Amino acid sequence: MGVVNVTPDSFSDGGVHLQPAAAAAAGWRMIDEGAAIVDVGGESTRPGSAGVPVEEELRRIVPVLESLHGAPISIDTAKAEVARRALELDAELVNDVTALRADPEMAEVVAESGAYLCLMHMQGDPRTMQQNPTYDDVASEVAAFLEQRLRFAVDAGIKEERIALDPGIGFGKTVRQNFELVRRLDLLTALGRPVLVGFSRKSSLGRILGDPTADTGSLAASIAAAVAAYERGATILRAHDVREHVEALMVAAAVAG
Ligand code: HH2
Repeated sequence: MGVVNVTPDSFSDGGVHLQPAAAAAAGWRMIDEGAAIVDVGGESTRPGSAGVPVEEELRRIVPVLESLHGAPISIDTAKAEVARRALELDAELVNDVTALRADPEMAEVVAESGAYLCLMHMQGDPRTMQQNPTYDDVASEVAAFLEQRLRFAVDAGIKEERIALDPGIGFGKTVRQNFELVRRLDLLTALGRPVLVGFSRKSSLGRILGDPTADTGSLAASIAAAVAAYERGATILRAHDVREHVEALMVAAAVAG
């Protein structure tokens, strides 16, 4: 899954794809490089971010989705209205980092469209989530949350076979907790749904390498995390640097046989 953030403030590529033409070109390039789907987002969820109004989010993403018409698209949004518009423009997957908790209409929009859905775990909200993340047992709590949100989605009429689950790397977790979630990914794969992991460029990668104030992680570190997640059963890897991730994952797949 390639990432195209149409935002001024995303943590690693803020401002890079703010012009619709640049964003669409990046999306097409990612498809060329082997992405199975491109995740387009118009609102940053970086730690501390405040969120944008629906009109602004639509203004950012609609021209990009129009220019990406024909490509497999995921819409990264927590707003039902944005998801609805994206689905009208043929997006195939709704990537809701709140797991259908932010907008009471989101479940219905996804159910009616028959789209795919990604449910992600987050403790707290982007404004506060990194202040003091606490768990007794992070992997089992994340698994229990995702199991509960999966049930909620299915009860709302979304087909179970259309749903993927995501531990939400960096969303209310310490550095150690992020790595533990990948180490114990079997707890999530046991839920029987495809698991998506998005470790690309996240600050925990820079911090594990010794910089306690890092805001991002390097490409090499991102690839190591993606391959580790793949080897533990993740089947969708969300990444900014598609070509390099595809190459690394093809080699990891060849080794896995
Ligand atoms: N991470 C980000 C955003 N959306 N969606 C899923 N399913 N999983 C993730 O790990 C995930 C996500 C944050 O990364 P990015 O989009 O690069 O930054 P920002 O939120 O600052 O735009």
